[in-house]
This record gives sequence, structure tokens and C-alpha cells, in this order.
Amino acid sequence: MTTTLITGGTVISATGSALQDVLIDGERIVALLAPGTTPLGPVTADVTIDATGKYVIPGGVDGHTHMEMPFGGTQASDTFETGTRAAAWGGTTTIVDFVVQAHGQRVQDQVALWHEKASGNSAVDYAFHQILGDVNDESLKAMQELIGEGITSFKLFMAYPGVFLSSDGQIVQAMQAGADLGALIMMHAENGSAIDVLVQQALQRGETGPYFHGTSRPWQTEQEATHRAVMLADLTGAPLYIVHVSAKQALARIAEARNAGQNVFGETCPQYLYLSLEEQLGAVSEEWGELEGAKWVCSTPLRSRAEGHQDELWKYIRTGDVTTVSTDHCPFCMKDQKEMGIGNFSKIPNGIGSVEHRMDLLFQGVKDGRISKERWVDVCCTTPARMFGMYGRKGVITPGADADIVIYDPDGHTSLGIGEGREHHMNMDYSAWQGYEIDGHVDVVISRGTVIKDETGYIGGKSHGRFVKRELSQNLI
Ligand code: DUC
Ligand code: ZN
Ligand code: ZN
Ligand code: ZN
Repeated sequence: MTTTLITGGTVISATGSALQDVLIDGERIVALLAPGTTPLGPVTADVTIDATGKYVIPGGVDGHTHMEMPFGGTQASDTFETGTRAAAWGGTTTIVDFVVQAHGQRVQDQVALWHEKASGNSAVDYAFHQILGDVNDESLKAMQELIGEGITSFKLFMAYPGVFLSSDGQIVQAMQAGADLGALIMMHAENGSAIDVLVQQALQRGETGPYFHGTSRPWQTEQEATHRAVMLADLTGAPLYIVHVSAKQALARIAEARNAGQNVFGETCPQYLYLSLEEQLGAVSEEWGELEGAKWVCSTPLRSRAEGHQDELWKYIRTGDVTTVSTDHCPFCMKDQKEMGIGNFSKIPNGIGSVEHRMDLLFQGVKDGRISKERWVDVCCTTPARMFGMYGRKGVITPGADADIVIYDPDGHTSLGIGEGREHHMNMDYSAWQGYEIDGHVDVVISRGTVIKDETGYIGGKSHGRFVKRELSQNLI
């Protein structure tokens, strides 16, 4: 087996940083060493990678992606092949994608379909959550089976009536099962019935442009659903993870529940930390006219900067009430996809693609003095691995863990966007991050001991990634 020694870098964990060398044997990390030394004499390795002046961090764990997801009358534009390769470019070495069960579909059929899509087509390791679009005897029984198959978390929707929405009664049943099994319940917390009325009213008023997607999903619909989910979790004892939180009021409710001792966790995404409803309002381009704003149509929606949501979300990353930052990577092209919403924002497929940029965008938060570099590693790598039952294998640089490592240059530079000398590797004809400049750079990406990306570009195989069978979430509370 090939041995690799990473020398001279600063190894960053969720709890601290130190100058250490990292020894890899085959697919695993075998030792962390004081620089240049070992108790057993000088270490020789087949391959040495000089990381002097660089950060050595665990490979990113993106806990929320939707590759090839059928949605809104179309399908997310990244396949497992293109999306996981883009993830690798950006320093993410594990994704957790959502198996989709819409109303009327069989859970186990969908799991088989997702394995078929991902197997042999993934550049990095992948795991699955299960979306429950139906809560009934069959899906409740499937929950137990899936835990044995390494799918240990279940997402419910309070939005999208007719496709995914679960009634409060169904939510209680799924949460009871989650509590019994020790499985994490994930929640899309928006009041879908209220939103549907607001959407129809907006369209009747002639408010048809992309910006009105956001105004017809106001923060009250997110806070109300978050509150309801928190109360139902309290009632049933289920551990609850609220996905893609964008409203500061929803996070305040999550923080309140956590302070009261409840097992409730908040996730946010880079788009909610950086982008705003105001920018969407002003968005017009030569190419797309007023459809330009469709580039940022996602649910939950972008929030108002004037109301201060973005700054509050950064604060909650510091307090720990935002436990993880994932992308909710759900890319659609403008051509033929976002275009479906010309003249009617409700027909714009919801989603933004960022799987390639999460590590960089959050590192910019370090550079801007918003979070420490240790917190960066925590919310992007370590806690997602722990929350999703992969701790010890993923998200940490420790002996015995998979050798998923990123060498990050804190003095490097990355220009986001496409065209004019910029490129990304996601299958999208636009970038939600056009023009963003990052004061850092992903230099080398190692996945299970193999360098899959270096300064020459992506050098991994098409099918390097393997399915990760997950355990139940660790250390809830
Ligand atoms: N939100 C999105 O933006 N896209 C996919 C599904 C979702 O909940
Ligand atoms: Zn969602
Ligand atoms: Zn999602
Ligand atoms: Zn570089």
C-alpha cells in the first residue's frame, strides 16, 4: 500500500490547530507527528506532500445535496458524476444526498434507484438521507430497514402540498418512529399551505417576477413552521434537524429550544449567509432581463439584508445554534429550466448550486473575522460527520480515519463564477456566485489516500467514490 506523508502544514481540527505531519497508509490516516520527528526515527513514505504554510483540514462533508433530483417539472442539472466532481474541486470529499420518495412512490424502490444513479459515478464518497413523501405503514416500516442499510436520517416537508407535504399527524407518527429508533428527523420548515395562498395572491396582483418568490414566503411562514416542528419534536422526543434555515426568527426559535435542553439543530447554507432579497429585487441582465433574479430562487428564500438576517446567521454559527453549513446543492440551468418561470415565478425550479464553493465561501468568513478557522472546520467537516453518523471515519484528521484531507492555502485566491477567465465544474450555465473573490484556495484534495485534485486540476477517476453506510447520529444535545 502507498504511504503518504504530508509535511509542514498546520493541521486544523474543530478544537484547535497545531503544526503536525500527517502519515497516511493506503486509505487511512495512521499517525499525526510532531513536524519532522517520530518516536520511532525518521519516517519515510512513498509520497511526500509539502504543505508548508498551508492548512491541512479534513475533507469537507456536505450534508445536503440533490444530485439528479426530479423537482418542479424538471431535474437538478448535476448528475452524481458532475456534481461529485465539482465537490472534489472545492474540497468536499463526502456528500449526503437525499433519496426522494414523492407521494405514491415506494421507499425501497427509490433507494434502489439512488444506488443505481450514484454507484460507479461518484468522484467522492456519498451517503444518503431518506425523504419521506408519504408517512404510512409501509414507509414507517422502511425506516427501520433503512437504518440497517446505513440510511439513518429522514426528511419531512411542511411545504410543497401535493408532492411532499406531511400533515402534522403524519409528522407526529414519523417523529415517534424517529424517537423509538434514535434516528434524526430532518425538517423542511415552511408553512406550505399559507405560502400557496400567498403565491396565488401575488400572481393575481401581477407580481410575477422572481423577487416575488421571496416575498410570498415571508419569514413568518418559516418561523411558524419551525416553531411547530420544535413543539412536535418536544412532544414525541425525536431529535430534530431543521434544514436550510434562512430567517433569523426561525434560528432564534431553534436557539430557544436548544437552551431549554431540546435536541434541535439548525443548518444553514452559504446563500443565506451572503445573498439577499434586495439584490434579487434589483437583478436585471442583458441576457436574461428580469428573469435574472431566477438565479437565486430557492426555498427557503433569500432574506432581506435590511432586516439583518445574514449577520444574525453568522452569529448563530458562532453560538453553535447553527450546527452545520451545507449547500442544499440543487442546481438548475437558466436555459430551459429557470426559464420555465418566465411570467410566473412559481414555475421557476427552486434551487441554487454551490457544492463546489462551500469550503471557500465559509473560509471567507474566517478571513472576514466572522468565525475562527476551527469553527470553519467544525461546521463544514466535523459536525456534519458526527451529526450524520460518520464520525471517526469522516470529518476528522485522526489515526484510523479515512484519509480525506484538503490542503488549503490561506494566502491563495479563488475567483468564483464562469466566463471571462473564471470557471466552475458544476453542470450549470450560470453561477449564483458570479464575481465573488475568495481569499483562500483549495490546493490539494485527497480522498481515501488518493490525490484526486491537485494544482493541475481534477485527477481522480469517475468512480472513486463509495457508498458510506452511516451509523445513527452521535452525541445529540
Ligand atoms: N429547496 C430548494 O431550493 N430546492 C430543492 C428543494 C428545496 O426544499
Ligand atoms: Zn428543503
Ligand atoms: Zn434540500
Ligand atoms: Zn493554490
